[in-house]
Amino acid sequence: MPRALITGIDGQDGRYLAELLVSRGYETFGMIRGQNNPRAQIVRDETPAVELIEGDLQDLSSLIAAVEYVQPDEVYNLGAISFVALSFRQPELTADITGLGVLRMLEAIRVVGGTQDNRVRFYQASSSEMFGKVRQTPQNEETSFHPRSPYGAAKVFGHYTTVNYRESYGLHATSGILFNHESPRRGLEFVTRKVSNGVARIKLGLQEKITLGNLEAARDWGFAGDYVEAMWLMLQQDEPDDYVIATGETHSVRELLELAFAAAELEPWENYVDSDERFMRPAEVDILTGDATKARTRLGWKPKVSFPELVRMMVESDLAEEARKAR
Ligand code: G4F
Repeated sequence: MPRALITGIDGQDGRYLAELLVSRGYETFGMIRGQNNPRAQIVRDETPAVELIEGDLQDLSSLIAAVEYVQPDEVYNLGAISFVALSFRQPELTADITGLGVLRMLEAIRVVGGTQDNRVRFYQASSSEMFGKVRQTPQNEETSFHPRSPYGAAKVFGHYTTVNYRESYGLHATSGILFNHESPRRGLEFVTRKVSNGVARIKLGLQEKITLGNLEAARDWGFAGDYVEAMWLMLQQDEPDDYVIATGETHSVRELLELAFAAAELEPWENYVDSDERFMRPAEVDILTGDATKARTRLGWKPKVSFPELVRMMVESDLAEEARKAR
């Protein structure tokens, strides 16, 4: 039975990946940080087969202990401060967890596994935020980075550290440059879920408006369930490498609003949406479009859920959930 360790198992991607690995026969371990973390219960309820262990990306000795205990074949490093807006307010914490956390995890693998015949395969959750103020469109594995937030800068550090450990120590260290990916499990702070949840609450008479920031921002949005499949495929390759994972389609926040309100038969959306400076960022990533040709040709990966299907899935899920809570 292959053994896998996931950091950030209580996040959206960790939860989908845990389900995928358990269904594929992995003995799956999830790292949970903090004392009596309430999110651990969500993972226990969804995937009881997963064994949760304590550990923190800020604490190297806890990572060494985790790798020693699990003896993993595969490590998926999904743990991070992942909310870009928060990274402007807590830049040092973001650099420590999202950036240095990658180095600590790689060190733990190197120290426990040794440099000779280290069989552990490592996946780093890199991000399209690294492209930031984009140098070319669409963005692929060769596109240079220009991060626009402390989060983006921390991810660039994590990405190059992963490449460096691959080149220096021969580790099977792979970096997945994932564009935005969403689902009903997305946190309420991210724009897609803020919109789908707001639409549901407006429809049910629980809220009057949604207040957002920059409506012109555009992203390449896919479904998180499709993207964790790509993570797994990357670690099944003989050689470690970097892969862009994206749909190749870009939509604006305005288009997101149009589709989400239409899914709940609330139109026009302009009647229900405000924009406020509070939600603007000191520097913005205006537009992202990914080119996942390499993933398609080498991994045989392609996205299955379209943007309209994704938005509808999220609105329907929030409608059901909010109606259940209101009963
Ligand atoms: O949903 P967002 O907060 O996602 P963002 O910043 O693109 O980051 C996400 O995707 C990255 C991949 O590229 C990940 F690395 C990262 O961890 C995270 O998962 O914002 C999307 C866009 C931004 O341009 C933002 O300014 O929506 C705009 N936006 C407009 N109003 C808003 C709002 N974003 C949020 N969160 N809240 C608003 O009210």
